[in-house]
Amino acid sequence: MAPLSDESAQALAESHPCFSEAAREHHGRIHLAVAPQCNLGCRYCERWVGPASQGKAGPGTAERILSPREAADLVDATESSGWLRVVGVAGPGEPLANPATLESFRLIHDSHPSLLLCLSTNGLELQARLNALLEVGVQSVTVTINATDPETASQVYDWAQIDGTRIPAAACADAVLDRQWNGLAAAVNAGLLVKVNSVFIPDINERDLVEVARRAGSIGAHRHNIMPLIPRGRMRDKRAPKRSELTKAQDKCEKWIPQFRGCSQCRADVIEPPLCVQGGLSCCAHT
Ligand code: CLF
Repeated sequence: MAPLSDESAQALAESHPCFSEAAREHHGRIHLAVAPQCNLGCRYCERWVGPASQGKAGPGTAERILSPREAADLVDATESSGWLRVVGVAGPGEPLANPATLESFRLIHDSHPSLLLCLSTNGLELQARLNALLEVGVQSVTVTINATDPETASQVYDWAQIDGTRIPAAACADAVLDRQWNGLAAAVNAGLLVKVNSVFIPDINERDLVEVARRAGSIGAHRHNIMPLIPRGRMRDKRAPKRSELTKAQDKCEKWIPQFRGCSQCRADVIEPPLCVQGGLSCCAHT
């Protein structure tokens, strides 16, 4: 496949609530928590599967793990609402480290071919799994890339599983970055709608962020989403960036690639109706 034309990318982005803030008005999304295993030790991550009432929230958390069949049934039930546009798998671990991810997408694409299937990944296995993703109908991919410099990467990550072997990040930071950037380029060239997510970790990767944006833009990625660090896991003593620091970074990166500024840093099992439904308002698309 060839990269999306500018017109096709624009049209797809305008219906995806994580690519277009305007799309959140009328298009909702659901995450299927089918992926508990992980292959990358992000120091800011604290995975949690259990009752939401225990105060855990955000990326890497889910109330329970669904089987592919349960996930497909949940989509069937949600789709009847009329507002569902995007079905994503974003954890709570790494989606491509779990065979259930592709199986879930396959089931859903068979029954609801018009839904936009979206994958969030750390990129380690993206290039290797790209054909399989295309076969099950995935159209949109987000790759989390936090660094361009291996020194930075070895501060962000603790370990990575490369070709089945768990390796300390200091010894494989180059390989992690190569896989992420090669996976990103392969996804763009395969005609997917592609976004890069970067966690902004003050004093660690702020200088890398602009280079991430420059490189992602030059590869042809369609959006960049800078997310403020949530201090937890092995970074629980770090601070989140101030709102002004986040805005400044987004403004600098906007020069290279359009910035998505509406991220809600959601759970791996989020169900988010569009704003017009959340607000109890009727809107032209759902009345
Ligand atoms: Fe989910 Fe991610 Fe697809 Fe969106 S989330 S897999 S691209 S459908 Fe969206 Fe959530 Fe932010 Fe992600 S608000 S954390 S950017």
